[in-house]
Parts: sequence; C-alpha cells; structure tokens
Amino acid sequence: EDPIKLAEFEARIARGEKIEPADWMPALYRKQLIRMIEQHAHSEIIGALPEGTWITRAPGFKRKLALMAKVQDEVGHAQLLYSAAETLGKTREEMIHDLITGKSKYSNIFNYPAFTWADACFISWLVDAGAIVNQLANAKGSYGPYCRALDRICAEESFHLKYGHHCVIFLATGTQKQRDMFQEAINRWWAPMMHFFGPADKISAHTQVLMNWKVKMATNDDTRNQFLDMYVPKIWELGFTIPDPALKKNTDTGRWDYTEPDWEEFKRVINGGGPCNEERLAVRRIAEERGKWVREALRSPKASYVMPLA
Ligand code: FAQ
Repeated sequence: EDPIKLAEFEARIARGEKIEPADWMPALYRKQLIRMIEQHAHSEIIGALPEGTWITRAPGFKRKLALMAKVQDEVGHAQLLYSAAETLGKTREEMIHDLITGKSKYSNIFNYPAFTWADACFISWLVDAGAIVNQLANAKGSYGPYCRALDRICAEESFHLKYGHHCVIFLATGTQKQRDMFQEAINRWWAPMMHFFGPADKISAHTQVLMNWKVKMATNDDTRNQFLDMYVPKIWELGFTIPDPALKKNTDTGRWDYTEPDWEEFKRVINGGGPCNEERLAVRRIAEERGKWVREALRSPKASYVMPLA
C-alpha cells in the first residue's frame, strides 16, 4: 500500500471527512466494509423471515398492517445496504450467491424460531432496539454510502421500536397468560440477544481495525453495555425478569456485569448450526429461484418495452 496515500486517507478520516466510492482507499478497508455491509444486508433480508411468519397471525387487522409495513421496511433496508456494498465493487448477484450458498454470515439472532406472538414482539422491540444502538453509532462512521444508508434505516427503525414497544406494553398490561408469554419470550431470546452485539472485545477479530478507520464507532462490549443500560431498566419496570442471575449494574465501573455469553453456541449458530439456519437459507433459495424469470426478462432486449404516451 502506498504510504503517502495511506497517510492522506487516515488524515481525512481523522478530520471526520467521509470517504466516497471513487476515493482512494486501502484494500483492507474496502474488504472489511464489503464484509460488514454485506452481512448487515443479509441480516435485514433474513431478519424479515421470523417476523414475516407472523403477518397472517398477528392479533387484529391493525397489527397485521403494521407488521407488514415493518417487514417490508426491513427488506427495503437490505436493498439500501446491498446498494451501499455494491459501490465497493461486489455485485448484488455475488452477494446473494454467497448468502444462499452459506458462504456469508448474517446475524445470529434470526436463526432462532419465533414460536409465539410474544417472540415476534420481542424482535420488534428489543432486537430492533439493539440494531438501533449499533446503527446510530456507525451512522457517524467514515464511509459515506454506508452512513447515509444507516441514517435512513435508523429513521425507519425508530418507528419499529415504537411499534414493538406498543405490542409489548399491550402484553405486559394484559392477562397473566399474556404476561407469561412475554416472559417466556425473554427467557428464550436473552442469550441470542447478548450474542447479537458480537463476541467480547477481547476475542473480537475485526473490532480494532474497524475502529481505527471509523467504520465501527463503538466496540461490541460498548454497544452491548449501552443496550443493557437503556433496556434492562425498562424490562424490569414492566415486572419481567431476565434469565441471568449475575446481571446487575456495577456501580464501581458504571458498566453491567453479566454471565459471559456462551461463545461456542454463538460460533455454532453463525456458522450454520443454529435451529433455523437451513430453513432460513432454503426460503431465500426458493425466492431466488422463483424470481429468476423476472430478472431474465428484465435483462432481455425485449424488455425495453416503453409504455406508449398516447
Ligand atoms: N451474528 O470481529 P467481530 C437488524 C461474526 S440488523 C453473526 O466482532 P465485527 C435489523 C463477524 O461477522 C442486525 N455473525 O466482527 C432487524 C465475524 O465473522 P467473519 C445486523 C456475527 O464485524 C431488526 C466474527 O463473528 N447488524 O437486526 C455477529 O467487528 C429486527 C468475529 O466478530 C449489523 O450487521 C452476529 N451477531 O463486529 C431486522 C450491523 N457478531 O466475517 C429485522 C453492522 C459477529 O470474520 C428485524 N455490523 N459476527 O467470518 C456490525 O456492526 C459488526 O459487524 C458486528 C460484529 C458488531 C455485528
């Protein structure tokens, strides 16, 4: 790598300038960004699946409408993110190929089943909350197209968060059975939620390089801690418990103490061994197969049909 160009690049980042697609960038910066934005895009598209299965079963017409809009937004986020990753030189076809062949990763949390309506509510409130903590930080990062996509995504996610919170409050103030349903959802989803922010800083492979170049604006442990700071009190206020006896705010450090998540389980899930990985990828493969004729038709010269004006 040319040391003068590298120094200029790092000085621009230090000044808080955005790096744009046509600008010079180190090969590793490009590679890391493609990896991260692509995984993020896949997470949005796969993330639509567990909640998507609840659209037809959401209680009441309004909830069905709202959930349908939310799921549609998540797929839209994937489109924005694939476009941002494409500016770095990897085509959408290559990214989709790597997703459906299991080469690329996507968020661990969407490899678990949403058994009940309360599971869907957990995702809409707390998984969205976790995603927002991460995305608000990274929207201030160094790569222009990714940051602009994140700004737009955060605006939409804030509606999702309100929707999810509303659904949870409804369960929390409902019958004992409804409260039990949400408690069971917390019990099922807590471990994947802790994993969601990524491995502990001391074992995270990419944090240092991504932080140096302001792609990641907070470490995994920092975002996990910020999420706990913002949401544990809210969960407790509603009278629910969290299945970790060690969870408490440490008044000396100002951070949360918790039982170290099971990182072996995390590795298994992100490498294809979770309860729903096969099902999630099978759905995407079917979608890819069914959409093939549309893509072929669009590429065909006969597709240049223009609607006559009169
Ligand atoms: N799941 O060195 P690190 C959403 C992998 S969007 C799966 O710490 P890094 C919206 C990592 O890729 C949710 N894999 O990695 C929604 C790496 O593997 P590799 C997604 C994970 O990049 C809500 C290895 O472990 N958000 O939820 C995970 O520095 C509701 C080593 O890890 C984003 O993607 C994980 N949780 O930090 C949709 C945000 N964590 O590539 C529907 C952008 C780590 O070496 C419903 N991404 N890995 O084989 C990021 O901020 C970062 O990539 C982290 C991971 C923080 C996720």
